[in-house]
Amino acid sequence: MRKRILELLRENGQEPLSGEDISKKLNITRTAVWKHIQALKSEGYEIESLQKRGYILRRIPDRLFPQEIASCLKTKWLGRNICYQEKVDSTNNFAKKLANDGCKDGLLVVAEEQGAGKGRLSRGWISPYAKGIWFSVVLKPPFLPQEASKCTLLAAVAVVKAVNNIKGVKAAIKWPNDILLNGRKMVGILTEMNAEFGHINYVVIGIGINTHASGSDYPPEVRDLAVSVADAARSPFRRVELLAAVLKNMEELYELAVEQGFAFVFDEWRKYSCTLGEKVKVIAPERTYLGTAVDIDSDGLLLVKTNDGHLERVVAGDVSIRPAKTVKGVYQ
Ligand code: BT5
Repeated sequence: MRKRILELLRENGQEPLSGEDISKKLNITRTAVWKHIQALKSEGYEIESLQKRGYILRRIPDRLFPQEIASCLKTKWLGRNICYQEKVDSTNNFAKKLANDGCKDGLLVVAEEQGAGKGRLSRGWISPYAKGIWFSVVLKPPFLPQEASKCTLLAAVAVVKAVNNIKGVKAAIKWPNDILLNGRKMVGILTEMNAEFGHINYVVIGIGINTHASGSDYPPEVRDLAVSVADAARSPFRRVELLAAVLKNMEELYELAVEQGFAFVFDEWRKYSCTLGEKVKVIAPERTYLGTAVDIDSDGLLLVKTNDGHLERVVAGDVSIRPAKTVKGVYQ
């Protein structure tokens, strides 16, 4: 009901809408209208009440409320079910719980803050309150478990395209799961899977986008490595709109991947990569070597031509990859 009241107020713009009109349109009492308006105000909506004239929606709070996401979402199914948490340990963990309970394909879990955001290999992800978009989507893809890691590349393309649509932002993808801006990390992606032999039960793609975090929002060890969209954006942007744009890109890429395979996703990935063509240092469990990143293969693995002329396939999770020449204060 609150969602419908907001829609009516939005449609009316800066003209007052009377409690009576709302009650007639929604078939509820005027007291019920008043109660919903009070509840919306307590959520941070600025709603002006003009005596005998009605209500005007003056300001929308900067929160990732489901009704705000839905109001700018242009997807068919991805993100159409939303689980909003003000604070959660990890949206990935929460999404996995809901997936284990049989949630729908395309569920979105989003939080204002994560107390224990996760990176890969038990690393952490700093997720301060309302300073980023910390979210996970649950997908139930028809493809084989060995293809699931390609979803990370798909998500990276979806995010980089959406952030680069913001004026002033020119981010790039560092293989396999980072999006960098001026050499610093702006986005991290963590894909997790629940599968049986030959069958994926679900994939959870978790994405953390630093949008407005800065300086003291990060602990010292991350401060010099991290960057936010707002550091480069030339004009203000809304988190809900950025999230909706990412989901739209993701849905399109995913449907294409399901129908035709990942070739298109990989071509897009190549366009936005800042890894390809670069000298890299690969730190594999058994050895460290230098080379040049030349391409990704049909599995999404990085192909590195080593300095002694061999072609190596780099498997995500086994290795970390660094620019051969490191620059102080820049993400490695
Ligand atoms: C990642 O891991 O980059 C994956 C991060 C995924 C986070 C999302 S948020 C929503 C969803 N729910 C979760 O619990 N997780 C996902 P990795 O490549 O391992 O990078 C982790 C490293 O990035 C850390 O060890 C830090 O050095 C650095 N880091 C941590 N927080 C950061 C931040 N906010 N911005 C930039 N770098 C950060």
